[in-house]
Amino acid sequence: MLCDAAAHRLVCPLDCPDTCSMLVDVKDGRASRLRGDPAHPFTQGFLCHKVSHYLERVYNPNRVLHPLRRIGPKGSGQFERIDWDTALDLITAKFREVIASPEGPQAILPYSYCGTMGRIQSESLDRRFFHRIGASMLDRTICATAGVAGYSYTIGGRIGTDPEAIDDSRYIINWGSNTAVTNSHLWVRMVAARKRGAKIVTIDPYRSRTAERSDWHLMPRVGTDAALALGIMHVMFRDGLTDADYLTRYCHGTDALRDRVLTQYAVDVVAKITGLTAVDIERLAHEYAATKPAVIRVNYGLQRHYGGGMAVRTIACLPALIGAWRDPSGGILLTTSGLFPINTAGLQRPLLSPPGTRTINMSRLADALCATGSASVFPMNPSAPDRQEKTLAEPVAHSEPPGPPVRLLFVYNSNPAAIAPDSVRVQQGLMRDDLFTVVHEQFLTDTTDYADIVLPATTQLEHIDLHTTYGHHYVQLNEPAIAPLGEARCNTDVFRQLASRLGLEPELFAVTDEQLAREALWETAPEQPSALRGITVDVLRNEGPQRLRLPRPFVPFANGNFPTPTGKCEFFSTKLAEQGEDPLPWYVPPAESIDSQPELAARFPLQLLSPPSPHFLNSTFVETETLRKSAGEPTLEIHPDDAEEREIIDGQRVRIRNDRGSFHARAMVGETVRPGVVVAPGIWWHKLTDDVGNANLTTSSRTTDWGGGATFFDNLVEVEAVG
Ligand SMILES: Nc1nc2c(c(=O)[nH]1)N[C@H]1C(S)=C(S)[C@@H](COP(=O)(O)OP(=O)(O)OC[C@H]3O[C@@H](n4cnc5c(=O)[nH]c(N)nc54)[C@H](O)[C@@H]3O)O[C@H]1N2
Ligand SMILES: Nc1nc2c(c(=O)[nH]1)N[C@H]1C(S)=C(S)[C@@H](COP(=O)(O)OP(=O)(O)OC[C@H]3O[C@@H](n4cnc5c(=O)[nH]c(N)nc54)[C@H](O)[C@@H]3O)O[C@H]1N2
Ligand SMILES: [Mo]
Repeated sequence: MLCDAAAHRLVCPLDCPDTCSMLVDVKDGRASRLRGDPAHPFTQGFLCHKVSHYLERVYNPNRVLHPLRRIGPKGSGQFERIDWDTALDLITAKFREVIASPEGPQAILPYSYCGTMGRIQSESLDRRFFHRIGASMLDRTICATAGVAGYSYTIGGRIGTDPEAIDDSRYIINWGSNTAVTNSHLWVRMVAARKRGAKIVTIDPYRSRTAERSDWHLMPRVGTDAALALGIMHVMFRDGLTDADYLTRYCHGTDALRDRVLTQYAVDVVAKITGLTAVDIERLAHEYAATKPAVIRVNYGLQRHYGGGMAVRTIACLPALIGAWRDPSGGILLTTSGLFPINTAGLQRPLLSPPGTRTINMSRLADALCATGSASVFPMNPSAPDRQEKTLAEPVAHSEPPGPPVRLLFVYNSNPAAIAPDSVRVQQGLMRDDLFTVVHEQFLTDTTDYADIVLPATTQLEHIDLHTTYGHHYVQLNEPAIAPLGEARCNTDVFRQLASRLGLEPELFAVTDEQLAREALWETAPEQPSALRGITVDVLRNEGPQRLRLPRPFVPFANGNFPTPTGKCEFFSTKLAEQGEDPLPWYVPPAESIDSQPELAARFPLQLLSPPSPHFLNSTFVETETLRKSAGEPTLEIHPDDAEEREIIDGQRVRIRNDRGSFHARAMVGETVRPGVVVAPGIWWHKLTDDVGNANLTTSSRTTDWGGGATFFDNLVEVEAVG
């Protein structure tokens, strides 16, 4: 666009499916006027409220701009400024010491997630470095692995409906998805579809912003979605609503599934489990089966329960039953991430990791840090087909030897003291005197408070990166618009420096970020994969976002071709059968519920959900005053019946507690939640709440049925008024 000829093109780095293209003006080395890039076909020039404040993050006076060394007790956040050489020397000495100790390199644990989603700053040289030194590996399960595992048993891979086709859908179900908040550019398309006659349905125990704006909101009991999906199937088979031709040609295990749902999941049984009326279940099944094209947006909120993998696996069966995959605007969308054939193994070099290296589940950081070295606290779930939402190449199949306690924790792109479950024990672990903690950060977060060394990190305006996404079909390049502020360095630079100090191979580490981006796109290989053909750093630089070279319209499973062992949609899962598990879908109840743990539920009768706040991105932006102000203060939404029973009135301060811990919030009494459910939105920084901290003081480090996922929303609590 001519008027923007002087603007720099950036990519929003945050962990959100939308991955927006952005423009920023730069004058005399300073950035101003950040806005959406209208040239991006999916994000179309509008930025969310949060990210439009990204420059406040970049120029925030509280940014970390120099390396720091701890001078006070752990947890106190007292530091002195040091220079980079001193910081890197101290860290290198510690690496050498731990590697040479009897405990060896596996006493080193990297801890990172998606502070940036860029493929270079998020998961390239860092992985190479930790693989090369033989550190423990991290299973990145905090967000999506349960759903991805469940989805993959049914569909075979992380592929679903093209989000751009949803404008033409006629029946849209947001299933455990707060789309209007967490995927706002898809919501725009849903609203466009509604203008053309589509109906929007939301299935959520909470009246989220999405539920509020939907045509129909169903409020099931928490963690009962698989039962609901099985009930819908019952109605479909019973009433002949299925697509018999699609089932015969492209589905595996139809007879067994029919038999199971007809005998075990009658509507009255399902009504009892889900707390929905039989009338609503029947109506949902009939409307969904009859209105074409029908699409389901299933998201990650729904899989943060013990049975989360099974819930997604079961829901993912529904489109095939009605042949919804025949239409580009039908089907189901969990993620688009499986469509990007990036050279992840080339970037990360998993084979550098010595065979037998243990893997530690990031959702169980509390256990890992509080452990004394027993193997039993690091169970692997060998059944998960994909260990990670964002990439395929994380090494798997390493055995699980008894491992040493973690002695050196290296945190980047993550704020585990705030975001990991069971904060009380995470903090206890971080307090250990015999643990050396390095945190590479943009801000002094809850986690840096426990660091021995803090390193200053660049923001997205200050480094190069290559972006794929989990919410559309475009590849994008982010180029630096300004010089790094202060002494900030990007993630790859830190690992380059450490590798050089440790004397590691220059051919592995003395590579530029641009070279890494070219390697990621297979530019240096004899041939690029067809979906990436012609997409190079130069093309991205000169021409902007590039759509994957996929057939249009995108109808991946119109004629079967599912990437499963049978090539069909697997109601009967070949892999589960091989693993000796029940090969058919069934209802796996939550771990903490009145049905599974009546004694616990008698003491802690309320199910707490702590979904993200519209004003923050996980715990990012809590530091930005404008957004913290718009978020207000921590709140707890509670049903009037539950409030009355506890003599809690609207606006009163309450304590939310269980055996793991407690936190405070202001009660909002209303019918925004089902009775028995309470909702505390937002991952606040513990230290920026008025009281003791955020909801993760109560969450558990138990993991999901498949994929080793976190179970943030499978959490029983009691609530009482304070003061
Ligand atoms: N504004 C904003 N956007 C974000 C984020 C953010 O922090 N802020 N985070 C990003 C990240 S990392 C992720 S993973 C995605 C998450 O995106 P979503 O999955 O859409 O987000 P959540 O709000 O965690 O969960 C969606 C809904 O699931 C509901 N839910 C909880 N338990 C159940 C259940 O048992 N059954 C059903 N049917 N529903 C249930 C919750 O009440 C919630 O309204 O969003 C991304 N986008
Ligand atoms: N109770 C509860 N807990 C949850 C969730 C929930 O819904 N409820 N959601 C979970 C989910 S879905 C997720 S994905 C996780 C998210 O957890 P995290 O991935 O830890 O996400 P953030 O809280 O955004 O923290 C990212 C940090 O990375 C830093 N950062 C950003 N860019 C860079 C960079 O280039 N280099 C370096 N070194 N640092 C950088 C940011 O400053 C920020 O502090 O939280 C999980 N925790
Ligand atoms: Mo996430």
